Amino acid sequence: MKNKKIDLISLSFNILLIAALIGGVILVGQNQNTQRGAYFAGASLLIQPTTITANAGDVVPVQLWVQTANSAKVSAVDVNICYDKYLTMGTVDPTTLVDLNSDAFKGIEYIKNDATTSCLRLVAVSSGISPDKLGSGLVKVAAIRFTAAAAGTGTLKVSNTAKVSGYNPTAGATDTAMSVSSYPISTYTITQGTPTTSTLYLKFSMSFLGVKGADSACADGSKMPLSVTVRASDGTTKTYTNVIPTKTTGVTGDGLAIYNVSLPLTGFGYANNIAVFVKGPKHLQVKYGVNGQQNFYNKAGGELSGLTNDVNTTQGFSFEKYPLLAGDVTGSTTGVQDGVVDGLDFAYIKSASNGRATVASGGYMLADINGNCAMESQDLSLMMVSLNNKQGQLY
Ligand SMILES: [Ca+2]
Ligand SMILES: [Ca+2]
Repeated sequence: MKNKKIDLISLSFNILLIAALIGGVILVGQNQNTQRGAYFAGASLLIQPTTITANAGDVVPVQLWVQTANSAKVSAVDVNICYDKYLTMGTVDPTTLVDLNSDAFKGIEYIKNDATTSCLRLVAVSSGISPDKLGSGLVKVAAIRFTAAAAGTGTLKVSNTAKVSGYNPTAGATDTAMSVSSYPISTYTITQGTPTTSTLYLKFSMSFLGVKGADSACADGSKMPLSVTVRASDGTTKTYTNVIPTKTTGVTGDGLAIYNVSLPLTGFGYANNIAVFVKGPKHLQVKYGVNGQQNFYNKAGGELSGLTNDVNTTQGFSFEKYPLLAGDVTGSTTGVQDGVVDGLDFAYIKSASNGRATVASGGYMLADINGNCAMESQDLSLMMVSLNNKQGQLY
């Protein structure tokens, strides 16, 4: 069975190759004047499959092949594969996502996944393999496991900087470079997948700027009702209000109290690649798109995945290292948040902090930003931090 499958793959490759080689002949013809003698043989690169459909969150396996002309033996392949924004390799060591064909290649000489440009540079070499054992003709280089990140249509491209070298059988020859005649492109479509009808659980830990574990007797969870909005990569959103976080005894490295949220996402149904927007009663809305987030999430969509309908085993997320900024205590209607920290909030908190009011433990004052049951200059200082950000994140 296995051989039959390989034969079918080879057959389809041969059809591709005929097209690629015709292209190669034309290119060689064009390049002869300037490139004469530079290459001892020709080669083309192939990506399989050429069209891919997957659901967000799926692993997307892709194979890179090289085909050498005239049975030339391949000894090294240097490619930069750019995979577009709907696929990801995550933040793991990319070598764990690349299975090199060890029959033909001895090892990976260089590998780097550039998450900013969404490109994977891979240099596979066969140093140490004797020439008679080198692969020739159609040779698999590696299988690479991408993950479908978000719904959309994109391309996987081998950049035209790709290089292939091999063993030149001509006695005394020093040329090892092969001319690469094609830089393949695969197209792929990622779909969001059908949302589940069962209720998924969203669990995360979080903190509020200025609210210290040691001194926040007026900032129990009941005083911190949240608005939590979840957004799927197809744009579906749902907002849950009056979500009460649970204040834990844990603190962040900066001493901020850590709060836990466990929220049944009734009527949402998307388990992967979601973004979460959290807004507090006197806080600007913050977007969380990645587990362990420590600063502004400056991307479209979200990468939070692994939600299940089991409250105990659903993936939990750590957001406490990027606290909610406080200070939006009022808008033009006194005491009603308007999503902006500005002069109105400054005037309100300044006036309250001048009053030096205090309340008993467990009490509440709107302008008591750090939740220590007392109005003081620190409440104003915390609000000033938010002035730099000014506005909540909306998308
Ligand atoms: Ca405001
Ligand atoms: Ca205070």
